[in-house]
Parts: sequence; structure tokens; C-alpha cells
Amino acid sequence: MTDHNMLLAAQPAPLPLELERSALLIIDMQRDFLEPGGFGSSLGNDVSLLRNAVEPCQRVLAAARSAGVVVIHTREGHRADMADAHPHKVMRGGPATRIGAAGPMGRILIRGEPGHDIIPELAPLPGEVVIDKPGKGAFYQTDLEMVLTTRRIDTLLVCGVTTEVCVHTTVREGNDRGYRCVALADCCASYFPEFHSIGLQMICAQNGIFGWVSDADAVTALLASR
Ligand code: C5J
Repeated sequence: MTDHNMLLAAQPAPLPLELERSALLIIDMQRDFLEPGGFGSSLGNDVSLLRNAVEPCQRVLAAARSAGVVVIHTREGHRADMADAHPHKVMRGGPATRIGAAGPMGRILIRGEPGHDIIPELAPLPGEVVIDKPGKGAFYQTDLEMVLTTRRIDTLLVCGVTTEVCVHTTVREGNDRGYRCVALADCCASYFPEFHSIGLQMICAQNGIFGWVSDADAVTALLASR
């Protein structure tokens, strides 16, 4: 089977995939969002709800690595001096829970702090691209578009957290830039299960207004058939 004939099961319709032009984009699977004591829990969320996405992400990551698919990780966070943090992003909630405040995993959402790290289960390998982003979208104020252009990538298989925030923003940004974005449903998660579900529906409704929705089984089966 040539890559041109590979068809990914997806909503609203199956999607032909060229693996050489596809990248796995894993959004913000950081301790700050998935572990107690980070940004997510400082906002009052039950971070255990995000754990559902870890095992499906691990399977897709392993399959992508075996198939030689480009893997890109992102991390949301700010410079230690917070010169890249809009005051209106920072000044929300009480002082103890704000971006930059000291927490059990270091300063919240600050680069270089333990909470900013990607969880060990999904740690990047040497050679995989890691994009540090100051916003919710992975294209905003980053070199992601240049990384994709130099690799001739036109399709993004998108995993990560949270579905309706950074995954959704990135899918919307990618769609507007001409990328075919496929959210992998079980590889994404939210603190709000209803937002997860509706967020995925919003992506593939209206003939795929923002993109496609598939899942870990469909991607791993396709990659194994290569
Ligand atoms: C949030 C993210 N939820 N990675 N960030 O603030 O979705």
C-alpha cells in the first residue's frame, strides 16, 4: 500500500493520508495541567480527568515513532521574567493561583520549572521538536509554521489537553493556515467532559468546519498497515 492510498477513518469523512506530509502534534501534556499542584489544579479543576488521554497518546506516539512520522510536542508557559505574559492573562484569580505564583511544582506555568515539563509517560525523545508557546494556540508567537513548512507537512494529527482550550485554538489556527487538522478524540481530554464532547463535535460538524475527528485505534491501525 502506498501512502497515497492510506485512508484514515474519521468524521465527517475518511481522510486520505500521506505519512510523509503528516505530523503528530501533542499539545501541552505537561505536569502543570495533569498533576496536582500545577496550573490546572490551581484553577480548581480535577486534574485526574485528563489522565484518560495518556494511554491513547502513548499508543499513538509509539506508532508514530515506529512509522517515522514527524512528532512535535508543545508546552504552554512563560519566560521567568514574564515579559511574554499579557497582564490580562496573568491577572485572573487570586494572587496565589496566578501564572508566576509559587506552587508545589515551582512557579505556575513558567518555563524551566518542574510543572512546565511534559509528563514522563510522553517525554520527547532527542530529535523531536518541542515548541514553547506563550498562548493557547500553538501557532501564536511560535515558529511552528516554519517547522511545518520546512518538513512539507500539510496534515496535523492533534492530541493533548485541553480539548476546548489549547487543542481547539490550535486546530482553528491550523485550519485557517491551510493545514488539515485531525483531532484524535481519546487522545484529548478536558476538565469538563461536556466541553470535550462538544468541542470535538464543533471541529467536524458542518462538513468539517475546522477539520476532522478520529481516534487512537484508527491511527495506530493505519500506521501498522504501512
Ligand atoms: C489551558 C491548555 N487550559 N493547554 N491550557 O489553559 O489547554
